[in-house]
Amino acid sequence: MDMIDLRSDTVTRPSAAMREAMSRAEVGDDVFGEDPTVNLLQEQVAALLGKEAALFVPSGTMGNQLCIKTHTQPGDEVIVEAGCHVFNYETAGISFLSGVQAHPVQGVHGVMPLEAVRRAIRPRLYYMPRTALLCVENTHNRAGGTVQPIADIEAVTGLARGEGIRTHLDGARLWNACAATGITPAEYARHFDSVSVCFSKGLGAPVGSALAGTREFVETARHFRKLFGGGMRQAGVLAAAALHALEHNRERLPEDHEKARVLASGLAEVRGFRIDPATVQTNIVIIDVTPSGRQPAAILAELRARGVLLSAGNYMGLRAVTHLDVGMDQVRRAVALIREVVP
Ligand code: TLP
Repeated sequence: MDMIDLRSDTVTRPSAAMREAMSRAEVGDDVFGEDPTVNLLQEQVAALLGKEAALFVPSGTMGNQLCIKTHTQPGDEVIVEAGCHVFNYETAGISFLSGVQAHPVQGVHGVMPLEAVRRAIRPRLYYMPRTALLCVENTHNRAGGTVQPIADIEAVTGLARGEGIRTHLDGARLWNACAATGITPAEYARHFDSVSVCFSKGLGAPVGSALAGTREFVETARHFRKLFGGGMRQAGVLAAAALHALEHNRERLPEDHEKARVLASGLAEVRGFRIDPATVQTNIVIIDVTPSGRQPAAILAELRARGVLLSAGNYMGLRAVTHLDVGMDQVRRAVALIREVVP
């Protein structure tokens, strides 16, 4: 059966043109800093994000974890939004790898209210953890691919800076935020000390992420990348895919956003579902199945039998993500098939 795979934008396969670019890549040993394609990618990413330097890493998780490791000391505290990836889907990595604890703040559509962040900042008392870092996720995955308004980013990072707290942006889908708003990656990144971005989500590369910051920050992160087992050798074949993705697959992201809108409006009439249209801003649709009275896992299994793959979202939720490898016709077909399962 021809499956319509809406589980994630990570499921895309490299196109023929991308594979061609990978096969042509000049390579060297990147642990010695000698892979010209990795070096080119790092320069391009640093320039795109308006940072001094960037580092190619195997995954978005490693990008975030390295930034948190580089910014903090064991015993520190990191303010995160309660639904964010770092807090929920990185296997408690910040505790395990950096020895820090998370201070979750409940956001609205993924956006942390300024006053709540203010309250989460610890007073400087010797018996309290030191608030060392604030993390922001843009777009916010679990909130439904929502874009952080630039005014909120300015306010919250300004507050952190004034308190001597570092700031990190999980920009796994920053490209989607840029496509939705027209704001450049550098304008978003300007507000943060460090940024991580992914090439393996909406941009369609098979592997790869990058982090960026000052040259000194990136040199320390490079040390930890080796420690975490992320030092790669002839990684230029992967960097070539990322370069191809940056060049060819950013301007088409609005198509994915349009597919998500079509999907959300097609499913809005399903009585068993609740979809908040305000959250459908990019390529993710979160579906609350509570009105159906059914368990998400049971719905997922029935959909799979009909050839539609979705993933589990929030509690009582399903998640659909549009991407490069799913066309508008498949999205419309998915709507019809889903409506057969949940009327
Ligand atoms: N997210 C994946 C899953 O892990 C949930 C997905 O399918 O969306 N930050 C954000 C905001 C992410 O959504 C993800 C991946 C990551 C970081 C981690 O990236 P990887 O999977 O490359 O480690």
